Amino acid sequence: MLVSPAMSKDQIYNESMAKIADFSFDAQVADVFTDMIERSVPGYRSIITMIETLTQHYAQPGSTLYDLGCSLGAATLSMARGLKAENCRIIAVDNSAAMVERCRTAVGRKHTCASVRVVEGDILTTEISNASVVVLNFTLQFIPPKERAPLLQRICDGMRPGGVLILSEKVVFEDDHLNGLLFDIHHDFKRAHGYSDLEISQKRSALENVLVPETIPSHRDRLLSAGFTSVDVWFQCFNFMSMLAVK
Ligand code: GEK
Repeated sequence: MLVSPAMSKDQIYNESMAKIADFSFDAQVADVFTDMIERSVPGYRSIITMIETLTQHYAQPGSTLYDLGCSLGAATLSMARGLKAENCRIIAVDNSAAMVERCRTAVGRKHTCASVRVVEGDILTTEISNASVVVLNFTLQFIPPKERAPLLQRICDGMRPGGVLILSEKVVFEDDHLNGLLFDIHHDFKRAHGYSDLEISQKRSALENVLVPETIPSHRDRLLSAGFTSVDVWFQCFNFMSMLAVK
């Protein structure tokens, strides 16, 4: 059982809906977000845990670390735990007021030694500078496709040499058979974590125009074009993966 007593259960799509609105990160979603993402994204917990190790490895003294699309701050807190370099600060950004409010509470409760600032803002206009670690943990997929290359370019330009971008995404595959298979297996994963077929299908409709996944080669090519020099997948579970892009 993944749900801890303090975590509210996601039941947003469990009743039949006449009309399904586009998915948005509102208060209703923020209240159940941890349960929702842990039961929907295979490997999410492992990626969060490893962000601590990756931060320890890549954070440079006197630099800034960014968690872009921080939601409730799971990756932010993992970065804070892994941060051993001196005089660093962490900036966590999200444009959902409901997420930011709850993230500030979560960060405040943890009494981390790291300096963490949680900002309500759009990552498309957030200034990135002097960065050694940047996290986009399942956020880029919600950014309109045409905005993705300029965003990655600004991130790369704002990073120190030797810094790393950790990019986690839901992906699709060029091979139709494999794509269908991994799509079905992901639904099996959700069923195994307690979601009904109705919940799965209504959530899929809500996400249809909001979450736009791409292939791993498209991500790799765009990161290389932005100026990252070493790019590859370090984690994959079904159609969810995480890449490292080192400047
Ligand atoms: C985690 N990283 O738990 N500017 C700022 N925030 C945005 C924008 C934007 N333009 N677009 C979307 N978001 C988190 C999980 S969730 C992924 C990230 C998911 C925010 C949005 O409000 C939401 O909180 C987050 O990106 C995506 O490690 O739900 O699958």
